[in-house]
Amino acid sequence: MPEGLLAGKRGVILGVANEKSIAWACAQACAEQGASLAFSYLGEGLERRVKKLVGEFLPDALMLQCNVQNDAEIASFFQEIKNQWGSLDFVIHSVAFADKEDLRNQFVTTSRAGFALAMDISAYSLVAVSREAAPLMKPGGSIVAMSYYGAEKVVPRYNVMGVAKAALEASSRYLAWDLGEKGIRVNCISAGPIRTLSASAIAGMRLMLQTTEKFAPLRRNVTQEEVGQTAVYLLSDMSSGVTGEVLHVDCGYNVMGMYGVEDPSQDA
Ligand code: NAD
Ligand code: IMJ
Repeated sequence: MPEGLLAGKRGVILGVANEKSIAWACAQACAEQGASLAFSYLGEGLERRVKKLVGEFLPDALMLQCNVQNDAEIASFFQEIKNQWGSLDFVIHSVAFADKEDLRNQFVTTSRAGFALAMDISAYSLVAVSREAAPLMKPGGSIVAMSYYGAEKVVPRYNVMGVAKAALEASSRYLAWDLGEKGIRVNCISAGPIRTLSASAIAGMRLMLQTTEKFAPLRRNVTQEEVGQTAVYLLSDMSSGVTGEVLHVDCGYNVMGMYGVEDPSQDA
């Protein structure tokens, strides 16, 4: 019998692109705690890479294509999970996308199509996925989605993604209410900036990482592994009384109200 906080639990992980993905660190942390896992990959472009990565570490894991923009693909993904496993204990949603131009230009220029695209992939997908996953889940089930501070405050260039993350966080609260009557919990992790594929192309990422190092209470950036450990907590029975929550895993950056190092020589 597997041991660990997730021993005997079966979970789905959406959003592994490569070894730097937050979803991959979550997968490793869940596997270490005894979980059995199934993965989705976005499409053929990522299939080989994700299959190689997952296959090396977790040869028994299930792997299926699932573009979250497509209701039919979401339905057949969870149908296959039902066929293979019969039931499901947890879901990690670690998926986001916006048009690159919308993360570079001013927010005020966001087109209707760009707004809809970001909301569809980054926020609505949690609703669609939860709807298909919930019937497979028993009381004690847990769903976790990845958010970012730009949902709460203006982070220059995060733009339409910030609006989508605000919608994601609000959606997780409404899902927590709906699915709570079945004993299923829904929470978000608000992770600090991390160098992943989704962050690599972003102008100003270096400044964001430096700013966290300077002003976060822990004076450093958070790691994928730390996000993975928090995911284990939210997926495990250790957090059985926690739902609808947004848990910051950001070295404390979000608690600050002023950014500047005090200079004792300036004291009155
Ligand atoms: P990543 O690029 O490794 O992961 C993003 C994933 O989204 C990829 O696997 C990609 O294939 C998937 N995806 C995009 N469009 C999709 C679609 N239509 N259908 C299915 N999958 C799709 O980057 P990451 O940083 O690990 O991002 C994971 C999550 O964490 C995202 O929600 C992101 O917003 C969030 N997040 C990231 C950071 C950061 O600084 N890296 C901070 C806080 C939150
Ligand atoms: C993304 C854009 C602007 C500022 C940003 C980010 N900061 C951080 C991110 C400060 C930390 C990374 N992040 C939290 C995301 O959620 C990224 C989402 C994302 C990234 C891309 C890049 C490539 C692309 N589309 C994207 N869509 C969403 O074409």
